[in-house]
Amino acid sequence: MSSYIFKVVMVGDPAVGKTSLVMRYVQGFFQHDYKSTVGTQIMSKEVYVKGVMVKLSIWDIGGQEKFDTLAPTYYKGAVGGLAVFDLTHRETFENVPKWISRVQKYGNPNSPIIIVGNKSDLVDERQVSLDEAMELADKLGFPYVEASAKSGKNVIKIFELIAEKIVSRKIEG
Ligand code: G3D
Ligand code: MG
Repeated sequence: MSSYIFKVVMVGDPAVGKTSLVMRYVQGFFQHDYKSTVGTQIMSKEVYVKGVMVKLSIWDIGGQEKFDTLAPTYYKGAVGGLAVFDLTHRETFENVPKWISRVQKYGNPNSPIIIVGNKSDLVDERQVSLDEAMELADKLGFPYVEASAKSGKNVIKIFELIAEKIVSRKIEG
């Protein structure tokens, strides 16, 4: 039995791999074409952090990323976020600060956030270097992790890390 339920929101431009990361984490596999999922999907998974079982309630917006009007309800009550961009599409990286500020504005202003550079498996198509991503993350004050929903690299790590950050924040007050 988990003592805590934490709402975590997936944010980032369309097609960066938000749904693929959640599916890989919750169901354990990668599959093409989640386009049929329209509307907000909520998936949950229990994770053991610092001796406490917590339940992550992971909110994944589907297809309406463009519409700002949906923001308030999507973010309401969120205590953490994964700000995802696509390492092979530079523009999605440049939009990361905008997504983070939405989580802070409509969710909780002190929410821990992990910046995730996804599609690290596409080495030859890369448009964002590790150094510049680290630099942005340092500037914003959040951890940066490179992941791949396709290969599975660091997928468990990003969700465990956000759970850990949220738990630490709770303990520290
Ligand atoms: P979104 O939920 O952010 O909109 P999706 O993104 O999870 O729907 O993924 C968008 C596309 O990127 C999908 O391609 C998906 O298969 C692909 N993708 C997601 N994560 C990765 C990854 O880590 N590596 C690679 N190579 N591709 C990834 P399709 O072709 O199905 O539209
Ligand atoms: Mg999606």
